[in-house]
Formats: sequence, C-alpha cells, structure tokens
Amino acid sequence: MLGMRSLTYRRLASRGLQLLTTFTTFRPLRSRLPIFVNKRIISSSSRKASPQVANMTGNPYQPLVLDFGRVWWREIIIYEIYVQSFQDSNNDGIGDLRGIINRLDYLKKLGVDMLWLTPIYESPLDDQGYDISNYKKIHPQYGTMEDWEELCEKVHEKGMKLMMDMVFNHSSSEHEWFKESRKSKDNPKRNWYFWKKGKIGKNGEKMPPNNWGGLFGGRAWKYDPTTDEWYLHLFAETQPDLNWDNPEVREAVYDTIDFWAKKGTDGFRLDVINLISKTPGLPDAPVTEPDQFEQNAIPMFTNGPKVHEYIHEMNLKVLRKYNCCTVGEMPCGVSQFEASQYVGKERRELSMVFQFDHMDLDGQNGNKWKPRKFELPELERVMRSWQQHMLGNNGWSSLYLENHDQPRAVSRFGSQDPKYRVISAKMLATFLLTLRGTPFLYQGQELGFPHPQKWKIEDYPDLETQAYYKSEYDRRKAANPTKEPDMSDVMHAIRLKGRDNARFPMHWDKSPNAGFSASNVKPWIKMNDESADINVQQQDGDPDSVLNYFRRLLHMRKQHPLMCYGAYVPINPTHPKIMSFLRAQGPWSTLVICNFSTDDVDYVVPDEIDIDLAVPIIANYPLEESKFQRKTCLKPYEARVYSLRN
Ligand code: TEU
Ligand code: CA
Repeated sequence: MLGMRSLTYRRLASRGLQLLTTFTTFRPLRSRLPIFVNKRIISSSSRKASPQVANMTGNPYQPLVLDFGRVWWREIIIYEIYVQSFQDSNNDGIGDLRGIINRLDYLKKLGVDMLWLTPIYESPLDDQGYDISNYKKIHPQYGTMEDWEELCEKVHEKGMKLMMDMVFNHSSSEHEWFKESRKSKDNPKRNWYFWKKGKIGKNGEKMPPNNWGGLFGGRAWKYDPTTDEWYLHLFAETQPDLNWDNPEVREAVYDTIDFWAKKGTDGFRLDVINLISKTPGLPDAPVTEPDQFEQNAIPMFTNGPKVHEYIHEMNLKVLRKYNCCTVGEMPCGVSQFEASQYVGKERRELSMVFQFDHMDLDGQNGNKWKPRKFELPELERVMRSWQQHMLGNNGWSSLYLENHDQPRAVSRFGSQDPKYRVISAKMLATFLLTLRGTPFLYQGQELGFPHPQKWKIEDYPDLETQAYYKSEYDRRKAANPTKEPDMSDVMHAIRLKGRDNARFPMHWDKSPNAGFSASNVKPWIKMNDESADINVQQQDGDPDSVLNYFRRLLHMRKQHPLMCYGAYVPINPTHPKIMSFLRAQGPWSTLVICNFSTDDVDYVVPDEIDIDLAVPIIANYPLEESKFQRKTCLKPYEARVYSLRN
C-alpha cells in the first residue's frame, strides 16, 4: 500500500476504491431497519452515550466521537428533479413522469439514492406547482397516477427511494377547500384559511387587516368582495395560507401524507414548514419602513408559537408510522438553536431542515436582489456553526448548494468563466460532498451548468422574478415619468439570482432541444442555449468531465463512513482563499482542502495533524507530489481529499 502514494490520482482511482475504506465495511442501511442502529466504534459506551463528542486527547484535531447514530437517511444522497424541466416523453415541451422513468438508469449510474420530485399535483401552475389545487391528483401534464405508481415501483426496483414535495403552508386559490371557504362567512371551511375584516384608510379606501408585506412583494392580503373580507397569502395572491390552528386542517394534512406514504413514498420535503404558525390575532408588524404601508412581517409568522407542537403532532400521527425521511424547508431565518428543536433526535419532529444562511451571503442583508461579494471566511463560519451545532445537539444537516429556487453554484460560489467553470464545479462538488449531513443535488449540478446570460426579461417565466422587475420598473417610472428607466442593475441581479437560472431544461445531448424534447417543439421555458456544449452525452464519455467527477465523488462518499458521520473540525478557518477541514471520528480522520480562488495558493498543514500515511482519495487535478507534503501549493480551485490513516 505504501507504494500507492507515489501514484498519480488517476492511476490510483483505476486501482479501485476498495482501498479507501478506512476502518469498517460500510454498508448503507435499508430504510425499514429500526431507526437507531448504533455502531460502537471505540469504547463500550452504551446507546445513551453522551456527550456525543468529547475531546479527551488534548489534540484539537482529534475529537472523540463515540456514537455513529446510524439512520438510513443519513447515509444517502438525494437528487432533486424539477419535473417540468427534466425529460419530456411526449413532446409537448414539458417534462413528465414517463420522462423520469426513461432516465432512471442515468440516475442510478450517477449514484444517487433518493429522488425528490417537485410538485406534480393538480395546480393552476401560477407558482410552478407550489400552488396545489388537489393534493391527491396528478396534473395531467405530468402523466397519470398509474405513471406515478410505475415510477415508484421502478425506483424501488433499482434500489432507490422517492421523496415527494408537500406544500401545506398554503394551497392554491383553486383548491376546493378555498373555493368553499370564500363562499360565505359561515361556510364550514371558512376557518380553514385566514379571513379578516379590513380597515378603512385616511381617504376612505379599503385597507388590509394588518400591515404585513408578502414574501413575493406587495401586501400579504387580498380583498374578496364576496364577503367583504380579506384573506392572508404570504406568497402569491393565488396561494392563500392554510390555517393550521384549525385541527381539521391539520387532519387533512396528515391524511394527505398518509395517502402518499401508503402508496410507497419514502420521504417528504415540506415546503416552508416553519411558516405555518402565525402570531395569534395577526397583529401589525413593527414599522421599519415608515415610507410605505407594508412592513417586513417575517417575525410575525416564522417559527411561530405552535410550530413545534404541530410538527410533533404530524410526526406522531402519521410520519412515524412509516419511518420516512423528512426535510423541512425553512426560509425567513431559522437559528441553529431553533433548528435543533426541529431535528433533534429525541424531539420526533423532522429529519433535517433546509436552512438558508449560506444562500443569503451573496445578498446585502439577505436581500437576494441586492448582490454583494462575500468573503470565504463568512462561508466557512456559516458552515462550521451549522456543522458543529448539529453534531453537538443530536441533530442532522441537509447539505445543498443548488435547488429550483437557488440557482447554479458555479455562478455564485465558483466561476462561470470558461477557464474555471469545470474545475470550480468539481471543487464545489468536493466541498459539498465532504460535509456532515445528507447531500442534496439538483438536476444539472452534476454537469456544472452556469446561468444563462443573454436572456431578456420576457424569457423568465417565474412570478417572483416578474414581480420584482415590475415593482422596480413602476417605482422608477413613477419617480421620473418622462424617462424610460435604466433597468440594467435589475437585469444584472436577475441573471445572478433569478430562480429560472436553475429551471431551464436538462441537456441530454447536442440536438436542438438537447434531448429534453423533440427538436421541433417549443419547451415551456427557454433552453440554456449558450451552454449547449454542456450535456450528458458529451460528459458521459469524457473521464475528466464534471459528471464523471461527481460519479467518483458519490462513490467515494459511500465507501467512506467518516464522510457521513465524522465531526467537522476546522483548520485555519479565517483563511481568505482556502477552506480546509477534517472529518474526524476518534483517531480516524479525512482531510479536505478546497481552494476557492483563481490563484495558486501556498498551504501548510498544521503540525498537530499527522500526515505521514496520508492517501489521496479524490482530487480535481492529477496529483504530482509523490508524497503529501506539509507545505504544498494549490492550483486555482484545486480540491483534494486525503484519508490520513493514522
Ligand atoms: O420556497 C420558499 C421560499 O422561501 C422561496 O420562495 C424563496 O424565498 C425564494 O425562492 C427566494 O427568492 C418554496 C418553494 O421552494 C418555492 O419554489 C415556492 O415558490 C415557495 O415555497 C412558495 O410555495
Ligand atoms: Ca411532456
């Protein structure tokens, strides 16, 4: 084995990855196993082993982690499919369920374990399906319930799992529940949503019941003349908020989860689930913007007073029957403390949450439309505090850099410059897949897509992007009615942060619609034509492609238990260009080094870390050093992972 160290990475990889397993044969758990299968690795500590991490060795780089806490969903890799943009099987320009069935071999070969489907239910599609009008029916544009059942069966046959996206903070205004609710004040479904009398403004005009601003801009209330009352909608007007304080609503939610779990769903992604409990009485938010009526009301509905009670109830009444995996999406801020209440093992609420702290770094004060450059230590700080907090509090993280709302990682955290795009995509992949938590990949991330740069405002169908553009346009026009406003900064922000930057169709090959749909069809959203050369067909056969790097990385992670369970131990956390850390468990550790810059950067491994037996397990450049040196130089966006084997 010692001779191995003189090999370049490529030759090393070709020798087979079995060599990489550090200390035990690591077999992923199957989902129906009991939830907590502990594996004692060091001491004879009991299942109650506490605290989970202790440092008794005196070496800051050698934490003693006593307890694996093995759970099946902690050992998997999840892949998000934005269904309408993945694969169109009937050439109507819209991705569908049969399209996914046709691509299951691709997903299996990539090495992902669970597929998360964005909403495919009946919906007017104002917010691309996050506005559901029937939770138990499939929208015909995606196929039929039989197609879903076949997909579910085939996913299972291939040893993968299925996660469904559930939107329960709000429904569509086209849902029967809301149609009933709006009919009359005494309708049995009236109290399923938030209805209130409005106020009268200074000039006698109708005003909403309170001053809350909505999350897609404008007011959070809509007037309904049928009963002369207003209803609450934190998102679009066509997404009225469901009233979770009503036990009937909660029962309807649990019944929906039960319906999908019984049919074989293995996991649920719960949309904006930290917004379901509103401040009782819906009082005004504090005025922070005196020049306008609507105010930032986030504290009035985020992580509200009953949210834990409701999620715990959902767990007791339905989730726990199925041992399924849940991830709660938590925008608008969730502190680590709050998050550990949602996911702490003993709490019986959720498996993990999606937090947004790292996604907010490139916006001024978290405002996505006000881009700012962030420094690497800021990212390190955010990641470290989440990594360590979850470890110390019996919790678990979700790991992501992209999804259907958060566009492409190379464009935000790496570089879309053609010179660095591929290498930075691989570096970011290495970073993501060596952290502690369950990784979520988003379709096309494995190809290293950048954002389209030449789209015009009319090319972006997303209602959030359109609303932002319109409000900026109207504001500027009102300020100077004779002049056509300069919108270049707005377009710059949209090209950097707009959600459609991640929603263009998947590129399968180099044909005109990239194999997503037939060449003569107009897809529902523009293709990313500037990136036509980035496609599966091209990358599949290229050993140096981003795709093949992802495949190796996913395989490596699964061979390597430290990657799942090891503690995150920072190394030189204030470094402006290099993020480096150990994943460590007792005496075993893996060293990760990622250069986040376009420079060659000298790097020194601290003396306390024994690198004598270091073996590279993956790297995005061929390694030239015959033996890992304490002082080394990293190339632009270079990433290396070493098993230290001590
Ligand atoms: O996202 C919630 C959410 O916080 C986003 O709207 C986010 O604020 C925004 O994308 C950042 O600009 C979920 C879904 O993922 C999203 O697609 C839906 O539009 C939203 O809920 C409403 O259901
Ligand atoms: Ca289709």
